[in-house]
Amino acid sequence: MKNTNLMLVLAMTLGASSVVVADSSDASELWKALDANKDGVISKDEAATSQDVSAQWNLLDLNQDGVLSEKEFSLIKLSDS
Ligand SMILES: [Ca+2]
Repeated sequence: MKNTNLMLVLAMTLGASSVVVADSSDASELWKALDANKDGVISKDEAATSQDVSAQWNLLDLNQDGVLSEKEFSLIKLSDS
C-alpha cells in the first residue's frame, strides 16, 4: 500500500516538473532566437520580431531600462502559436 502511494506521488511530481521544463525550454529557445547580437539582453529592436515579447514589453521590463534581462524575459507568457 505504501509503495503504491509513493509511486503516485512520484508520478505526479514527474508529471508536474516535465510541464515546467517544456515551458522554460520554449522561452529559452525564443530568447536565443531574439538575442541576435548575443549581448545577453533583448533590446526593443530585437523584441520587435516577436509578437509575444512586443505585446508584453511594458510588463516584462521591470526596471524600465529599455532592455530585457534573461530574468525579466523569463516572466513572459507565451501564446500557443
Ligand atoms: Ca541583445
